[in-house]
Amino acid sequence: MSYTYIVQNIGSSFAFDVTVSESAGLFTGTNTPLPTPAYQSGGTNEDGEGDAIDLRPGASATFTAVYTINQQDINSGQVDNQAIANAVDDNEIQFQMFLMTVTMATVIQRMILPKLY
Ligand SMILES: [Ca+2]
Repeated sequence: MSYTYIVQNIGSSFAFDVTVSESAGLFTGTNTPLPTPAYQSGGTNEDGEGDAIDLRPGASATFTAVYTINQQDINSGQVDNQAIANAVDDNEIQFQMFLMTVTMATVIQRMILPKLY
């Protein structure tokens, strides 16, 4: 089962050092490990630090992860998942956004930045 996460900055300010993470409390799959979102493409290096990707207003980046469904997941009929996008704003304040719930399938999760403190 492959997840694609699209993180889009629909705000008017930059989002720096964008990462996507999964939380066991927001994931109903029973197999381990949790999906580990990895950066794939998109975004730019706006802070000049060459670290995690940055998003200009309107820009988006793609992350992907893989999770192996087990028999217990199949029996329950679905795997629900919310992922978390982490970023830093112009004032270096950390903020997070939650991705939409998805079910067992190849899915695209579209995340809307910013801004939920
Ligand atoms: Ca950066």
